[in-house]
Amino acid sequence: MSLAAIIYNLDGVITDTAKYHFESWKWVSKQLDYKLSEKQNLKLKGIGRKESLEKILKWSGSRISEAQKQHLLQMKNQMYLEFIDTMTPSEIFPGFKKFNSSVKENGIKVAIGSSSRNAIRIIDKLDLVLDFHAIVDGGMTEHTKPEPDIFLLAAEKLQTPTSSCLVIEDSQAGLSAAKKAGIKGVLYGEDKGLKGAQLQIKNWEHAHLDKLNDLF
Ligand code: GL1
Repeated sequence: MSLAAIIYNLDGVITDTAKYHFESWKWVSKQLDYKLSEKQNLKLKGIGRKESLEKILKWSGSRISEAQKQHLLQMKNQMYLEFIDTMTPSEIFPGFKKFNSSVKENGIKVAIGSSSRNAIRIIDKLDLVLDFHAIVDGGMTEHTKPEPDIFLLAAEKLQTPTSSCLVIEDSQAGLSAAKKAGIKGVLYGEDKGLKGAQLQIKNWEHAHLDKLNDLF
């Protein structure tokens, strides 16, 4: 068995959109007279939009109608898109493009697997559309992370068995989704204490393809 495909998460792995999501979820929480903490925000990482709102409603003890939920989700996304629309390729994490090019030069396929329904829009803003063989976002599957659907669809689009794929993730929801999909997971970033990662890459400038190959 050898490494044949890498599936990257987007938010927090290729660019720091997490800070924009946090600002938008804080605004939503404020509408519910609730203050969302940074620690709670970590628990939202990788989770889809609707599912994230449900968690905030539970934490805040709020009960609102379906119409109010839809309104809040729409407002959250509107606010988020205002941040996103200012993004440029300068917001790609340093070293990512170089690393991804070397992966492709070695004949390994690459995809994005994100719970975000805005993934394609962000990839486009970052001018990265042509850098991947497939993109799977939160609008393409029934369930988002921590369920395995997104990664299973990405592997299918890459026509690669899950046993030859590798997922690179910054969140617990993402690592759990990879595990459920039967795919090895690598943690990206400085986080400690996440479960299920076979290796950690602190940043792209310190990433080595050899180390990823050694996992197979
Ligand atoms: C959704 C959530 C975000 C984040 C992403 C996954 O994005 O709203 O908070 O968890 O999924 O990284 P979006 O709203 O863009 O579909």
